[in-house]
Parts: sequence; structure tokens; C-alpha cells
Amino acid sequence: MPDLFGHTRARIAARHALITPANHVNSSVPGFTGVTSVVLINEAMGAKFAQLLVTFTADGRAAQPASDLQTFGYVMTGGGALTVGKDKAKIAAGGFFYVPAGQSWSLTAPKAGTQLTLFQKKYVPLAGTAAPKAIIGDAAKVKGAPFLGDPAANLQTLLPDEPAFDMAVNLFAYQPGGHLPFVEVHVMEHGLIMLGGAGVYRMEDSWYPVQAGDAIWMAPYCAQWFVAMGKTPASYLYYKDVNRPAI
Ligand code: UGY
Ligand code: MN
Repeated sequence: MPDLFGHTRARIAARHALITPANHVNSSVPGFTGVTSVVLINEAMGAKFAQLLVTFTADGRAAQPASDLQTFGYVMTGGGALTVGKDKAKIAAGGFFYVPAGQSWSLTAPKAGTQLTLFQKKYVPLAGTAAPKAIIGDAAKVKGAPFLGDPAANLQTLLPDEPAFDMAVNLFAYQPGGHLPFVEVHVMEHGLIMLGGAGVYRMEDSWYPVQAGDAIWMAPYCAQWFVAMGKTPASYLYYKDVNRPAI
């Protein structure tokens, strides 16, 4: 329902942001055709990575050339034919892929309405460590673990926790009432999309009601906390930068 009075839950602050589906405006991004693409987070916001939401028509396709960017993709709904470098696979909802810097990727023959979340970041090499290889996976096959021992907050780590990777992408699922055990303050930056359910996200000194489809940016050191609310579990997919020197 359009809001007649200009209300919004969106907030773009200096060190955190919330964008809801009602705020989305498409922008065309090279290498995508027959899609709507929304750049939810990027350097213009203050972030050091980009987060995109790409929705395909049945005639749509993605064809991204090799560059110094690495890309992580997660299929929110639908699916299609994926190529990463020389690897080819059919990919469906819950499928994910990691494209190292220097490799191309494409998605063709999408089901109408296929939706991808993408995280893109310039790769920062680590001296003495070989760059990561391409990955194509399925979240349903990734074992989760209770976060810091709490079975009400289940964490799945989609990328290997190895020094070669300078980014992590995880899935967090909370039972109703489940919450982050404490207010986190850390050097890592986050990009996040709510996949299901609802809850309250604390960022810095503000508390935001959030629900499926909402996207969030947290700058380094943004104080953060989440509690799942309602009668169904809440889940989100999130990015963070990892494994690089402090200075
Ligand atoms: O990995 C994390 O820092 C995670 N616990 N943060 C978050 O969910 N906001
Ligand atoms: Mn965190």
C-alpha cells in the first residue's frame, strides 16, 4: 500500500542504514539484462563493499566479466543455469556461489522471478597465501551450529573460514525470542538481508523493527544486537570482512 503521508521505516545514518522493500528504486547495472537491480549498499553509503538485489524476468541474464572484484551470490528464490569460471551447475533457492577476483560468471535461463542477493568486494590478497578458488554450494547441505552455544540462534558459515578469504557470508536463524547474546562492537563491517520472520535490530543508539526483505548496513564498530519476534523463526543472510591485518 503506498503511504500517503511519506512515512518510511528506512533510515540512512552515517554509520548504519536500513532500507525496506517499499523504498527500492531500480538502477541499471552493466552485465545484467532483463532484470531489476537494486544497489542496496555501496561506497556512496560509506561501505567498502556492494550489496545488490537482482530480480530476473524469464528472459533475463547476468554475464559478469572477470575483474578485480570477487562476488558472492545467494539464490533467494527461483534458480537457473550458473557458470563460474569453467564450472557449470544448475542452481536453485538456497544455492550460493563464490566467484574469485579474476573469474567471470553468468546466470542464464532463470525461472521468472528468480532473485539473487550479491555481495561484491575488491579482493585484498594476503602475502604468502594463495587466492581462493570458486565455490558453488547449497545452504541446505551446510551444517549449522548453535551460536556461542545457544540453540535458539543457529549459524551456518557458507564460505570456508580460511586466511585466503577476506570475506565471510553466513546465515543466521533465530527461534522466536532468540537473540544475539550481547551487544556486539567489532571492526568488521556488515551487509545483511532479512530472509524470513521479524524482529528488532539495535544499531548504535536506535532500535528498528525489521522483517523479511529489509536490508541493513552496519559500519565497523556499529554497536549491534538482534532479537527475533513473532511466532515464526527469523533468519538473515549477512556479509562481513575477515582475516586481514589490523593495520
Ligand atoms: O558474525 C557476526 O558478527 C554476527 N554475530 N553479527 C550479527 O549477526 N550482527
Ligand atoms: Mn556482528
